Amino acid sequence: MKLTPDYFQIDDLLSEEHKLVRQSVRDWVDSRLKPVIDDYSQRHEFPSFIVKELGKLGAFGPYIPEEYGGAGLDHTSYGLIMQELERGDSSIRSVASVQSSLVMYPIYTFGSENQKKKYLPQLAAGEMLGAFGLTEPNHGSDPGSMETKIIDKGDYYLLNGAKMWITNSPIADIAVVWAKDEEGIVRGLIIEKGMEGFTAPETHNKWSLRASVTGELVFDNVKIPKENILPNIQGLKGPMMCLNSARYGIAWGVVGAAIDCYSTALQYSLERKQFDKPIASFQLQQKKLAEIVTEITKAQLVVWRLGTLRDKDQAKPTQISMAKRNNVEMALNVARESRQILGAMGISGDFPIMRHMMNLESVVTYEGTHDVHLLITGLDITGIPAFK
Ligand code: TGC
Ligand code: FAD
Repeated sequence: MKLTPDYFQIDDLLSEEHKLVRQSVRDWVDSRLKPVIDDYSQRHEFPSFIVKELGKLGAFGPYIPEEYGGAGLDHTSYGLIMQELERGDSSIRSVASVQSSLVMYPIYTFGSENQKKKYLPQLAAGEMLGAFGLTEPNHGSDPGSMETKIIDKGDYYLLNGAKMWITNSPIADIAVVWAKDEEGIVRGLIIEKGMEGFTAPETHNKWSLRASVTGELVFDNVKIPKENILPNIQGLKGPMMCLNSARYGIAWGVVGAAIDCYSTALQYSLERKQFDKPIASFQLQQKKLAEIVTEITKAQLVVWRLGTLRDKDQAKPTQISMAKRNNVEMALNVARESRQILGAMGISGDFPIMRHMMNLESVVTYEGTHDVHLLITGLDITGIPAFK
């Protein structure tokens, strides 16, 4: 019985380094996260101990060069790290996604040398936590219509507006925030906790990602020093490039959540007896398990190929959209089918499936909804934008 499926021998396509990286994160998830994550999730509490430990593990900005504190790994390694973290819980993968792809990536790609030296090593080590502010109360799928704005006051920028549904915001030390200047051009800014006029209230009562902290970013005449603007990017393509990296990581991550559901369901079906037989011996349950392993295998092939393309800097945003959309839907379906295999036990916190399922309801919405990614593919194949 193989609990971690590798039906098409994808391991043969990975390097020894890939496997070592995967194993070290898997060991951390098994020993440090799995024993406690259900309790944190039930209590709607963030396991803050993970931040420094993920830093030590090299899970923050693994593809950032070592001179800035990163691990200098490739994107396939980043994907494998996300996969293993999400085997534990999507909340924890979320923290690593935001820190790596949405905070460290823009500072590394668009930042000044001073910004890179000031923030990246601390973010990589988990001594500093970041957030990413794009979504607003009135603009989610359509970030290009954002209202948050900066006015050039000579010595500084004056920032006004609000961001909503922001992962890590109440506990973040810094936030990379996107706002329009007086000409309507989107600019990226680094906001630091404690700046006058800046607050980050928590969003309560989530049924999903309960071990992750979500909140707002509210700016009321915040004076932003000019050195805090990201100098090397203008326009919506800035945040969109960050999203490419995060969506890529999610496409890998959700394979981990699906594997955790599958392995739980397979094991349970072999042990649970009804009508004097293991439920795994019934054709209906075998159909579910066989279809689940088929879907996971297809998703594994998609991300492996996407990883090799991204390692050559050839992965197109449209390919990333398709992979994110396909793999999140796959993981949600796997969670739903796996939960049924466990019967009533499927809703219990003694097993991880229901938690994964509830988490994935956020994952299918954030980083571009299921619908938006379909429209991105639709535009790509027809040439006709159907957003507006
Ligand atoms: P559109 O006119 O198509 O594009 C505007 C400019 O952006 C460029 N662009 C991209 N560049 C790189 N990569 C991409 N994926 C890009 N998509 C667009 C484009 O070339 C253009 O550049 P330029 O130089 O010509 O100006 O933009 P639009 O306003 O029509 O919107 C298109 C749409 C709907 C596809 C896009 O805005 C979209 O993807 N919406 C979804 C929004 C979204 O994903 N938000 C995510 C927020 S962050 C988050 O959820 C974090 S969760 C974190 C966690 O906990 O893990
Ligand atoms: P809307 O855009 O209002 O969409 C509502 C519905 O309408 C969806 O089903 C959508 O698919 C559909 N729809 C919208 N436009 C179209 C169209 N043109 N055609 C067809 N259907 C359409 N954002 C950040 O910036 N930073 C974060 O860290 C972050 N973390 C998040 C954490 C969590 C837990 C969640 C749930 C969200 C987070 N988000 C974050 C926000 C997330 O990116 C948005 O929720 C998402 O982009 C969708 O925006 P919306 O919720 O406003 O939905």
